[in-house]
Amino acid sequence: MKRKYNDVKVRWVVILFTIHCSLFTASAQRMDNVSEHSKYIQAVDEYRPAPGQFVNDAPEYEEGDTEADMIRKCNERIAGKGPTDVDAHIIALGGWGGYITFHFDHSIANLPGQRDFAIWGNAYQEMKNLVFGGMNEAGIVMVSKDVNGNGKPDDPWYEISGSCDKDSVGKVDYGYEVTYHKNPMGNIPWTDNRGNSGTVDRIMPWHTQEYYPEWLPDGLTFQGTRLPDNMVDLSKEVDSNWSAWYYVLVGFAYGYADNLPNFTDDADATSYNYEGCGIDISWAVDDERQPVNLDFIDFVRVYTGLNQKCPAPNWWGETSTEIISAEDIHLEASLDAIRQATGIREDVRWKKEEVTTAHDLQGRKVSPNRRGFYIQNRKKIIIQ
Ligand SMILES: [Ca+2]
Ligand SMILES: [Ca+2]
Ligand SMILES: [Ca+2]
Repeated sequence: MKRKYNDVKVRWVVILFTIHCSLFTASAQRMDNVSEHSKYIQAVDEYRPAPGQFVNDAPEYEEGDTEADMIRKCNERIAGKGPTDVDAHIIALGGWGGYITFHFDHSIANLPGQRDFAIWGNAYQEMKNLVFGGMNEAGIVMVSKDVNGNGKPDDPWYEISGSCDKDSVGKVDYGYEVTYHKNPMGNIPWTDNRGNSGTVDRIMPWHTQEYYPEWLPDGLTFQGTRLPDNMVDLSKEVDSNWSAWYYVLVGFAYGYADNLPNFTDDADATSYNYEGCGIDISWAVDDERQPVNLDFIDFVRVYTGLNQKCPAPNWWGETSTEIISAEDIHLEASLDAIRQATGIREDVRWKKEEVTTAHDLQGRKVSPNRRGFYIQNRKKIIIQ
């Protein structure tokens, strides 16, 4: 009896081991089949915020930090992260013109008639539902293709033409320029190329740090497009006991960052607002605002598109775009398009009965009789 028991036990161990091995193989195979690419930002290339109430704070500047240090801190906040990840954190771009540039681990394809990538921010619908939007701090989006193939964002840039180009004709200021000057621990003065001047005001007691990006030189100048002011005073529309002031930032229809809420349903964290936060690469225009026909893009830049501040003291201060994440909406389609464009078919999947001979990864000629990677006609194939 004892021996029999042992035999049974040994047999069970063998069976369990076999099951374990096949499960392991199955899971390894699934890993093989799962793309190694991420739909989220791989890394930040540039971070040059304009002065603002969250600058030097999101991310935090520490004495001696260089531009490279600040870019590293941006990466810690958003690289590889989705908008609801607990360790994803907002990056502030400050007042008009301040920007961030980032890239993904693959080129994003422009699928015809579809939005291609989304930028997630912290816009929300105001609580009284008096207007469309309510906390819209629209950032203008730009795209660029790595034409010279050096992996750096030093190629031509194109702006995404958002809804204001269609529904606010005559109110959008193209060729706008603002210069900011240091004023340690004080309101930050600016002048623009239209003869205007103003200040980015300190919001006390909530934001007590320096507002001018400490690691950047004095006299920061930004150029681009200024969107029409969207701040509306609805203070008289609400009970003053509920709120002394009620300013809202009305949403634009489409084509910007930090403009519309990340979710279509506040209560449903899977209801991603691809319509409102998604960008179609086909919306890209050149300096003459003429469409450019990009098949792929490699870099995305976002800059604060509004130059306005809240007139109520210590209320909202300047309008500044924030972002928390960005996402390739159609990762697999982008990868397929890359393979087609480059002729690389590394992920072509075959059934083993369809392949009589191939080379294994050591270069030996084999008849594939098990799942895995092989080389055939100088292309990597997967037998499954
Ligand atoms: Ca598209
Ligand atoms: Ca380049
Ligand atoms: Ca915001």
